[in-house]
Amino acid sequence: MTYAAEIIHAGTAIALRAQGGQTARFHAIWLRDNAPEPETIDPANGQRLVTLGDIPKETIIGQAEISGDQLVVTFQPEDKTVSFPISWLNRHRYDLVQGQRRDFLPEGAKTWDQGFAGDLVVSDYTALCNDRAALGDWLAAVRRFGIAKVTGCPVRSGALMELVDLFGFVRETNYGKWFEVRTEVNPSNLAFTGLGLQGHTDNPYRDPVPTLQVLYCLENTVEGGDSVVIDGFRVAERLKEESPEFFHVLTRYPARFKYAGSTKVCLQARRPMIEGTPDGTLQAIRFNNRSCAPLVDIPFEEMGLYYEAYRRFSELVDDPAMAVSFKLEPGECFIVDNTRVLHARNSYSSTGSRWFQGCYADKDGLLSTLTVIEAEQAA
Ligand code: AKG
Repeated sequence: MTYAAEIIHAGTAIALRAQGGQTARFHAIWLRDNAPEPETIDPANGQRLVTLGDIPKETIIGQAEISGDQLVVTFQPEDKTVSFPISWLNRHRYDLVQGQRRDFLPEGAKTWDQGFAGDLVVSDYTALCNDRAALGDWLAAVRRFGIAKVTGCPVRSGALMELVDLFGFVRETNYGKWFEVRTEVNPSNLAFTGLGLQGHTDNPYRDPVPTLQVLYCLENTVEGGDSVVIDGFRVAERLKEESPEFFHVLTRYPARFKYAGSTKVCLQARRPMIEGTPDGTLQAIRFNNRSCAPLVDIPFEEMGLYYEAYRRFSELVDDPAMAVSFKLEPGECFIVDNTRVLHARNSYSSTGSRWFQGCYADKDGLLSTLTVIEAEQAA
């Protein structure tokens, strides 16, 4: 592809034109701030060595030319010449036409409902330990669908820590590095009973909320106790399709969540049930009937509407058409994106035993590992 560069807007921007293709404009200040040269960006770690205060406010582009596959720019008043690989500029272009802007769903996410049961990615634990490509596929499923299962895991207390080690780091909480999910006398959480649990995201009373949860089965001979998962992003999509008003009221006001179920613990958060980025992409769902505290941040005039929207969201969570269910066997587990996928549990009998362990981790570590694996595979 042949390119031409034209200084525009009195040097405060440049237009990079691809012959027979699109034009992308870049601001002088943006280019200077991102200059890929060793006085600006440390070549060893990619971190920026300057602050905005080091860059003159009146920065303009004095000269620009295409040289091979580089755009060579001289910034004034610094009289600093910097080469930008055109491939890099293309990857980082922000001068997008309408329609290329952000979508409602995060990049790469695909929503699902009941019909997803057959497509749920199930990987073998030994393969995940020994084969980077298999691990990459499994992590990519979590990124795309917010859930993936594993079979063939060690049936040993604490072994879920080794699963998390494959991609990231456990988030330790007041429940410990991991927690036992089985029927307890005087449970500190209703999860530790045989009661059914409505679809929920875990621990919305934390800020930041744990962004991943693993539920790992060690014993399961009870009647019932099936695991159920629901794509909260699909619920949000449906809500928005049915009633933009309901959708917006749940995004517009923070809900309150609280947990003070054991001594010396009082966790509280004030966050919306549906959270989006400022440019309108879904970011997080927080939904948990057990730990929703009195809602006090919604104006009187809007509270009625808010409760109607909250009720409809809850009905959609309970709609069997949205749910995928399975019964975990010992040595099986699943991981969910806890900012997206709700999990539920059917009630179970008091005969037989059901012993799960659960833990939290975070998506940043998982996505980092996935990006590294993808780069290894592309190399
Ligand atoms: C939780 O620990 O967050 C649960 O929802 C328990 C799920 C289960 O027992 O299957």
